[in-house]
Amino acid sequence: MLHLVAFLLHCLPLAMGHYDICKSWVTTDDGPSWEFYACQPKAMRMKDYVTVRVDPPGISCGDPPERFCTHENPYLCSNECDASNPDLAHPPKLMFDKEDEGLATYWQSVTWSRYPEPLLANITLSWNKSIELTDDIVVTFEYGRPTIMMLEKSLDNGRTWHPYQYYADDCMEAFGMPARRVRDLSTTSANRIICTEEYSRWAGSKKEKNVRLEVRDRFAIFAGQDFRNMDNLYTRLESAKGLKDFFTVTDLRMRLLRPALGGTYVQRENLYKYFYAVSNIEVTGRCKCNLHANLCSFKEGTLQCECEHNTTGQDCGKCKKNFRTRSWRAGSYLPLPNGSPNACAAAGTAAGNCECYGHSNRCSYIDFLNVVTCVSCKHNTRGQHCQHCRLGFYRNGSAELDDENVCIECNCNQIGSLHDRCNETGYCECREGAAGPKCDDCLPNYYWRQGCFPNVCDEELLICQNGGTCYQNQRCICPAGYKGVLCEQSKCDSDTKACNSASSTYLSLTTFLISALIFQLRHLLDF
Ligand SMILES: *[C@@H]1O[C@H](CO)[C@@H](O)[C@H](O)[C@H]1NC(C)=O
Ligand SMILES: *[C@@H]1O[C@H](CO)[C@@H](O)[C@H](O)[C@H]1NC(C)=O
Ligand SMILES: *[C@@H]1O[C@H](CO)[C@@H](O)[C@H](O)[C@H]1NC(C)=O
Ligand SMILES: *[C@@H]1O[C@H](CO)[C@@H](O)[C@H](O)[C@H]1NC(C)=O
Ligand SMILES: *[C@@H]1O[C@H](CO)[C@@H](O)[C@H](O)[C@H]1NC(C)=O
Ligand SMILES: [Ca+2]
Repeated sequence: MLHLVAFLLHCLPLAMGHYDICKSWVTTDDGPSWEFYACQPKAMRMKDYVTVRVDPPGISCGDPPERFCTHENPYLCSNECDASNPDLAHPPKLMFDKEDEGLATYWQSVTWSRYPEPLLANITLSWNKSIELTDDIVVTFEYGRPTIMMLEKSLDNGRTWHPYQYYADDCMEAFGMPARRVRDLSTTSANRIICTEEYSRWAGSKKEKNVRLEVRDRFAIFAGQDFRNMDNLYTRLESAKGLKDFFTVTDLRMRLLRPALGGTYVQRENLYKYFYAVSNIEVTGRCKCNLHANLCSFKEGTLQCECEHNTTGQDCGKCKKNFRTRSWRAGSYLPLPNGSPNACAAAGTAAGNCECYGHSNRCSYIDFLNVVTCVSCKHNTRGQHCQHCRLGFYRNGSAELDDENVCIECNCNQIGSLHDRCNETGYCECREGAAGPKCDDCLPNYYWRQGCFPNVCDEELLICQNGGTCYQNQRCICPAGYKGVLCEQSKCDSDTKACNSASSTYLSLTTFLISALIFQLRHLLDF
């Protein structure tokens, strides 16, 4: 088995030959110098670098110990799973171990004792590194393959997930999708998400153990069944939108949705034969290094590209410090056969000595001024060398000039500020009454209502009179019989009609008396 895997790896079309050196020392007419090429690491067995998580908690068998049987031998239930006994335990790590010949070791779930409640399990594989698949993913099931399952993938370390492939013995019934085979896909549909019935039908648990995500067949759409036309594959990987990403993952998740049924319906009287058992998950791929590295090492538990071309980062996804004269670009498989390194360049080596701090990769000569200036500065910069921040942005004090985060948006409150510019520490210029770095607060004695306005009333100086209450510093709500901004005016003074109404007179008279009392009391207490 081990030999076979090693042999397969060796023969993988994408594992050999192409793009395996990043540079070479060549002699030209001008003397010896380095020549640079697009390069990528070798394919590896990715299961050696993975971390696994099985959900939900308690889905692994053996706690408490449990008996199970097989579809071939449904009434001989002598097999036992016991998590506390190393010989009878089936923990997740057995999906990734090296097996002695002939002896399958496997993770196993609990049995379907809760039928008809579905028996669901998730197996999540994480690399904390983008991986490019170079061969089929092969999942080996003991005791029969699931009748419904689904493969999902993430490209962002598990923050978001996307379907990768659906598997069912009846795709229409399980997922409402027609059954398809990868072999029938065409060049325009090579990255289509399909549902396949090829790996879910009952064929005897010993005979058909594997469930695949067919990477080779998809490559063969471009390279031909014998992989002779690799040039076409590399060309397509560069040009077809989303094709490269289709084969790229940081995480994989198998959602096991219904176990093997032995080719019939579920037999309720013997649920001990329904469970999942996975003995191996083979994932073959290479570190994604954006064609800037031919080595990938496992350091401190994480895969890491050993970047060349003056790039850096886990995936060689940015330029090294002081090499940001041009914007970063991935290397390219094209032109064949050596590709383009698209290396990062040090200040002064590219673009005719015009430093743009990595915010522009174009310079232009302005004739009448006799200067070379950067064109289309990015990252909200401006200036001859993209050395200033655009209006409405200010300089990030903790970022170098060649940092993408060098300019921070001022974010001045549109109503509270005079304009959207700010000073070097991000302070905006406020309108009268407004305050705060972004002018989204009010000074004391001002209230916010689409801008700052002076208080009409408050609890200190502008107290509502005659028992009126101050509403949000905006106006006094006066008792009947009073008016004026601070309810300081009796309606009787000006409006005799209001006084003539008996009830209102009575009410306002009462309120007046009480307010007057309170007013006097306040004064007594204050002084
Ligand atoms: C499996 O993962 C999916 C998300 O991908 C989640 O919705 C589901 O609840 C999980 N199932 C279990 C059994 O944890
Ligand atoms: C993931 O990789 C990054 C970058 O190498 C590293 O800083 C981080 O610690 C890793 N996280 C885990 C959980 O290993
Ligand atoms: C990277 O920088 C070094 C040091 O300046 C230089 O010698 C080398 O040629 C650069 N490599 C590439 C690919 O530009
Ligand atoms: C300022 O730059 C540092 C360094 O790049 C960055 O970590 C930080 O997020 C930036 N601040 C803001 C507000 O963008
Ligand atoms: C920016 O404005 C604030 C508030 O007016 C002030 O405190 C700060 O010193 C100013 N910063 C600079 C660099 O002028
Ligand atoms: Ca195993």
